[in-house]
Amino acid sequence: MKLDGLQVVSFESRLSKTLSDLIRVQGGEPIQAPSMREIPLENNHEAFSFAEDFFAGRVDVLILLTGVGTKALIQALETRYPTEKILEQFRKTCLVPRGPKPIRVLNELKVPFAVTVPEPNTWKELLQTLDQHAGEIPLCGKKVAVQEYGVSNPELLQRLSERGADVRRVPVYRWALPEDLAPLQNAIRQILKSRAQVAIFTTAIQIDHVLKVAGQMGVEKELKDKFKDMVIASVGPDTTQALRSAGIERDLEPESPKMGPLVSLVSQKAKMILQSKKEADCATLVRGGALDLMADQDAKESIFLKACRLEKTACTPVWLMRQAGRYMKDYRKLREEYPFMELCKRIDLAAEITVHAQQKLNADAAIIFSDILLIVEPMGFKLDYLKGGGPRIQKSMDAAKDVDKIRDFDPAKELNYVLKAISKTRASLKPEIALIGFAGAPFTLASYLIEGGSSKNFDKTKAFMKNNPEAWDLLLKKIAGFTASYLNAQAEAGADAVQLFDSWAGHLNKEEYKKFALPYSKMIFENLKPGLTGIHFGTNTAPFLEEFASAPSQVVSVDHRIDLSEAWEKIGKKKAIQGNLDPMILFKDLKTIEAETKKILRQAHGRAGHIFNLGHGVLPETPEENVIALVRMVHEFSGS
Ligand code: 1CP
Repeated sequence: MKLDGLQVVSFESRLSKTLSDLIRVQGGEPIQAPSMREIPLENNHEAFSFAEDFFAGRVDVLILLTGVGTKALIQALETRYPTEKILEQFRKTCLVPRGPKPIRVLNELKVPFAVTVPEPNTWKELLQTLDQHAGEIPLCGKKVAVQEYGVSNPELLQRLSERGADVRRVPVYRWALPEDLAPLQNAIRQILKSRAQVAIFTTAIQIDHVLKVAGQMGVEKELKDKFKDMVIASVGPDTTQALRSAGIERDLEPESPKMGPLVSLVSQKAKMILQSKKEADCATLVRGGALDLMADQDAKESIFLKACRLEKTACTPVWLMRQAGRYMKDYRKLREEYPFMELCKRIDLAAEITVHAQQKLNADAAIIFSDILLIVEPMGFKLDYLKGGGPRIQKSMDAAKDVDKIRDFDPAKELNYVLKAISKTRASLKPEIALIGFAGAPFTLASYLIEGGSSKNFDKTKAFMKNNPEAWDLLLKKIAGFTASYLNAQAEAGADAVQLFDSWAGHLNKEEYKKFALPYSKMIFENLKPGLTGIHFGTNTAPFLEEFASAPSQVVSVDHRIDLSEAWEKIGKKKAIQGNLDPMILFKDLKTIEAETKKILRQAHGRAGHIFNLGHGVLPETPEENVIALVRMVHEFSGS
């Protein structure tokens, strides 16, 4: 019996008994929590209010998002109108089915439709198809109805409105909350008391309903927290998507979206997943217990922020630049589905990636999933990321006069999606985990604007700054202004500290750095709101580290090309230091990683104010397990 008495909550309604039997067969104890009730079709008020406009010819385009919903809409209308009248109006209307399921319904009824949407039939392909057929199916000024089922898709509605359509939702429901909520409420209480180890979701609507009821009970956040310790099983992609949108991470999903394969997968994997979740928790506990009293205090307060303030901590805090990135399997999977910019702009996904990386690594801080280059969009440049991840900026700065064309903007408004992701992430992280916001330093950002993307030798940038010193000064001042208010807005949204990335400053010599880069980075730190912790990061900064450290940040982040103790001498003891393991070390065996980690900790002499990090970001091909091991080692070696 592979489930060995594990308590498994099933939110399935119609086939509740079947699912419970399957769970029992595998040795589990089902907790039945039906979360949906079928609504009689004749009670579909939304469908009837839509019908008035529909039969009066006031619907130009009808988008059919789901098969069940299309069927439910027609069946609801059939309770009041003759079938022939309904079908006739369907034939007269431009129908856009999203995928094979609504198409099947239309085919059965022999109703023609305007276009087919290519796989994977998400709302994005739907929109692309409509754009491609803009000639035959104009949207501007047209009345567009969107049949929904269960959950609304605000993004689709917004994009349609942006195209000038007069959009109305037609939410057709066949399901509502069950009349007797007691079993569902009971299951939620069992979960909160840690008396259930597995949760099985078999439709997307269940997530909405379960969270709604938890919300009514005032325990939505607690429930989501408990879900993190449990095995979350999803029947298929739609359910997984709904979980993800709700900020719940699914652990299991069978290849075939059916209950049988789902339960059998749960029985094979549940115990293993529970074990690894427990181990991750233990790591936190072991760490917390490392130094009795101090550890107790640290458990409530961020050891990262304490180290920034040069206060003693039970162990050395650690986080890694680019900790949420391409080296991570889960991230790469998500990238197969979404372009990079969309991940940054989707608040739920950006928050999920940030939190997931922090938790997977057990890092002491999370850095918001975003990019230093997003700021160039509101400045008026076109930004995209080529396959393989490299950024490209079009209409880059060709001449000094281009500086005048830079748009003035308010980061709090136009980069609001980053701020919202920060707030959402802050709410999901444990209080003792710090959240770091960030931006690119003026020199590094200007180099991207002038080069139009990444560069090896920064020739164009250097020529620009030397040949057009006035335009350069204006450009960097503008960037500094935007960046300071952007970082302050990030702090307001919930970031506990902010890091300024001057990734390419080391391509300048000391004189150049002092003249063309430092003054503008200084302006930013000088303009951060009082009390906000600033971290100043650069690579290859050894030749001008004293100057680099003269910008008023609390922490200086150094790369691996300088010995940590030597760097700290140069920076001065009044500042905290961050760094500085060579990211290449993470490609080596655990023994080497261990030795190099100990070496850096020795160089810090256990002095308060060291934040362990890499010298630069985690490289894309780095083995994930080595990154996890590194965080564990830092905690272990520094905490005893
Ligand atoms: O956990 C994290 O750190 C993720 C958040 C993050 C951060 C802090 C990303 C996501 N980018 C950054 C900062 C960033 N972006 C820097 C400063 C840090 C550093 O020096 O490494 C720089 C220089 C960029 C610019 C940029 N964006 C590059 C580097 C290009 C070059 O010139 O070498 C790349 C490859 C990107 C895209 C990008 N940004 C972030 C990710 C995960 C990716 C890869 C995109 C993908 O998934 O394909």
